Amino acid sequence: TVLASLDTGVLRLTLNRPDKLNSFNEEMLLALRAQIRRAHEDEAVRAVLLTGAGRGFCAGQDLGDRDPRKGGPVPDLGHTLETFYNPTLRLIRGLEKPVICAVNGVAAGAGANIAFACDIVLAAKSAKFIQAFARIGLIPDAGGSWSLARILGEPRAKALALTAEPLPAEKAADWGLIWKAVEDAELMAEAAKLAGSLAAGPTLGLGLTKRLIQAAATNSLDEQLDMERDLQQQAGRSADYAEGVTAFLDKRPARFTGK
Ligand code: LHQ
Repeated sequence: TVLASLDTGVLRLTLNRPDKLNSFNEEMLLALRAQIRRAHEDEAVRAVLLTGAGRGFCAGQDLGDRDPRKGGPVPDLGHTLETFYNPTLRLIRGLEKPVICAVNGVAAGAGANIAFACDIVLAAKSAKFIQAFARIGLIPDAGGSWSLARILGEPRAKALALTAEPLPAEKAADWGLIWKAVEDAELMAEAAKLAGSLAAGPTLGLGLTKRLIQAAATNSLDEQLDMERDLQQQAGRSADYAEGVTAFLDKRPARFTGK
């Protein structure tokens, strides 16, 4: 359900249930979580590229698994989130390596919100983001209420979440919700190029940068300045800093090892 391949530092993960627009069943959720955990543990992984197979990126939770007519106990969606979704969201945000998301088609519900948790999101111009939850009586989950409110502010976050109106990729880029919208035919090449160049970068410094920027939303300026001091001290001790400066002085491209 999740295709995984590691090539020159890039762990490419492809959500792979194209007949169901890559909607999440338990198997796919566990497979995605296991792969992000692997990205934490495996030094050979220096960037992650997440995308979807077929014409969609991800349609959120598989609602076929949730048919109320099939009977069974009253659903405990809090448990579903805590067990299957929230650990993955925390692992993506906590991974000190760049996570690039290539949204190749529609991203709905938790599918949209997992994309927004990634560090750099590129989307095909034909892709749309839909906070589909309101259509079925649910609330935005998978971190969506947090990222939409943080990134967009309340007026746009509320309108998207309350109406479930599809947001086209170019508008999402205009609103700063994603990095950019690109021609459909160019999406994968551009995303792979970006992931490749980040994977060849100073991974330690990039990871600390991610941590720092994520901390800014809740830190005061004083706390942030302290954190910059501490993390710059750490970055300054890295082999990649020494290589970066040497390469600059030698007027040649740097060869970073990620350490
Ligand atoms: C699907 C799905 C799908 C199953 C398309 N499930 N089959 C967390 C915790 C616990 C529980 C609940 O939820 C959550 C988080 C959530 O994510 S809730 C939100 C769940 N997602 C949705 O409500 C979106 C449902 N899908 C749609 O609204 C449409 O499919 C979109 C707008 C995504 C795409 O529309 P179209 O391009 O017109 O495609 P389609 O609707 O024809 O879908 C293609 C096939 O994929 C179709 O199957 P079929 O056998 O008829 O070809 C759909 O049934 C299937 N599919 N989404 N979530």
